[in-house]
Amino acid sequence: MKIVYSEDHRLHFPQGELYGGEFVTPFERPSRIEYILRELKHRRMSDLMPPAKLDMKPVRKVHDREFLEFLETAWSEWTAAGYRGEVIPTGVAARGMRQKKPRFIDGKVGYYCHSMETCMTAGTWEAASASAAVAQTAQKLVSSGGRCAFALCRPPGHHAHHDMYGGYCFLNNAAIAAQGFLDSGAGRVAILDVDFHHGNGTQDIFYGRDDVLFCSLHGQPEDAYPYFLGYRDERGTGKGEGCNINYPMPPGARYDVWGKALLDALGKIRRYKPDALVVSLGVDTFKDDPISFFKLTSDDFRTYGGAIAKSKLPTLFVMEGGYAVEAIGINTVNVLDGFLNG
Ligand code: Q9C
Ligand code: ZN
Repeated sequence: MKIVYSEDHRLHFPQGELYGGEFVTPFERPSRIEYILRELKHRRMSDLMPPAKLDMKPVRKVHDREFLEFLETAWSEWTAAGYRGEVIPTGVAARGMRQKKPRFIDGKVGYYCHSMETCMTAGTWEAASASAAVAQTAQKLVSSGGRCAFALCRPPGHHAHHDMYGGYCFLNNAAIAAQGFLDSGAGRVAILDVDFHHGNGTQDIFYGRDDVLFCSLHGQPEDAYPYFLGYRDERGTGKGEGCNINYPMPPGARYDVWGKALLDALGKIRRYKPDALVVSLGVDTFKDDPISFFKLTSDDFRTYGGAIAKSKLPTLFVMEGGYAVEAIGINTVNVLDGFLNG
């Protein structure tokens, strides 16, 4: 399996994440990628390549132009304002308030941020755009006839909306890849999001469209981040009606429950007849994940990799979450191994 990777991910490493009222070392940290690389090497999967330069055309189709400008300039505007910490919002555009972009950077951050745990720092834009380039390069490998590829993205992407960042995500790598497949000639693309958290950003981007089917398996919003999206009755709108399918599941869910949802989603994907499949691959469904509540074992990851392979679709794996760093390599590579070897 071809693996696309950029070491520029290291440029994004905020000092803190707001968690339970404390500033803690971010769960989403550079060592996550190092653990995955180590396990790939260990299992002789070392067909690594760097990304090509990011083509902004598909990026502009899934993200708002002013939002992209904001991400690119936020750090310099923040420091120019005299702020000495990392970029984090104070006031946000909440219920009943005007949805108008302020001029001052502190206001703009509140306008474009949907989750306050996620800090931006000096290298965030460079790392986020490199991560998108990783997804795009891997997509092109599959578009030009490859069976599969793995985009080792960091920072992750599936919580990034058309014009909002948060949940450790800035650019929606999976959405950029899906748009890339369409722009490279695919008629329809399916996205299967197996990260523990609902892929609210991806849902937002494609909610009114019928050329992308989005299926997400996740912790139910009553109990789990992102809390305000991911219910079963969110089915898409307009011509996108029926092209958004959510599988919210309760705390403690094991593979007997989770695997049934996966088979249902794979059935829906088969009937949609897509030309390509993007898997938003988060391994935070693992039983020991520090911020999640599903109970998948390392063997379950191999099992579901095999189930995804049965779809026989050109498949792009895009790395999302997973915070049990000691096991993140094993679990991630188990999915890929299950896909390749049943
Ligand atoms: N107590 C991804 O997995 N904070 N993002 C949750 C839980 C945000 C996760 C707090 C979690 C974001 C890509
Ligand atoms: Zn997640």
